[in-house]
Amino acid sequence: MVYVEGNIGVGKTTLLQKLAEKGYPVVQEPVKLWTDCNGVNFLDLYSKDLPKWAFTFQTLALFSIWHEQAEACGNQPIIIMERSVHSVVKIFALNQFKNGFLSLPQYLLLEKLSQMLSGRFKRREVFIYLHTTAEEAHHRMKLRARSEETGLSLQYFQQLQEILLGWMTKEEKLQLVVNASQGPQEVFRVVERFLQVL
Ligand code: DCP
Repeated sequence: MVYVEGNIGVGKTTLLQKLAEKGYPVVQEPVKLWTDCNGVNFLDLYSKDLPKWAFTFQTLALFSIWHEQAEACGNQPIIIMERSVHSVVKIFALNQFKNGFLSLPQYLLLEKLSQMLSGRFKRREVFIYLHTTAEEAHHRMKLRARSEETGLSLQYFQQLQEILLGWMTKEEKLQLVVNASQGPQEVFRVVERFLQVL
């Protein structure tokens, strides 16, 4: 499993689209499901009221990412995924816990569920981290103007960035850090070179 991580808006989706065009087996994040789950837009509810919806949304993110991964696994020797069950907990839920939007029992439950779900995959795991400054990621998010994200502040991006940088220094499975301020084509080239020798 190759997991592509990074702040919101750094270009993970674009990278995975390019890899898919080249024939790599990729699993995109199930954002569509998050915006229409039996007619409910959970991403919107959550972005507008983090304290109320953080636990619901992170539970949805966790199970839907895991489900996509399980569906795709089959006999593929390598799968490239946008995010992972790990980042749901170690990045997003941790940030929400620090902000008081998740209680400790809720955070610990998500952590336990994530461990149970990821334990089902007996595959080698590798992380790729796409890095920009929080300011640049926030700027890109504004340019793409996803309606659900209009309320996300620069401070929120800075908090995620701080957690991502802390995670980077500890994560033994992190194998590639890419400067995602470069154009998407250059990011793609760096990642493709890495995948060829993986
Ligand atoms: N999100 C979240 N918690 C998660 C996963 C995602 O709050 N566990 C939110 C953050 C964004 C939206 O879902 O508002 C999509 O986030 P991603 O950063 O995963 O995907 P992007 O499409 O923003 O990535 P990129 O622009 O890099 O392609």
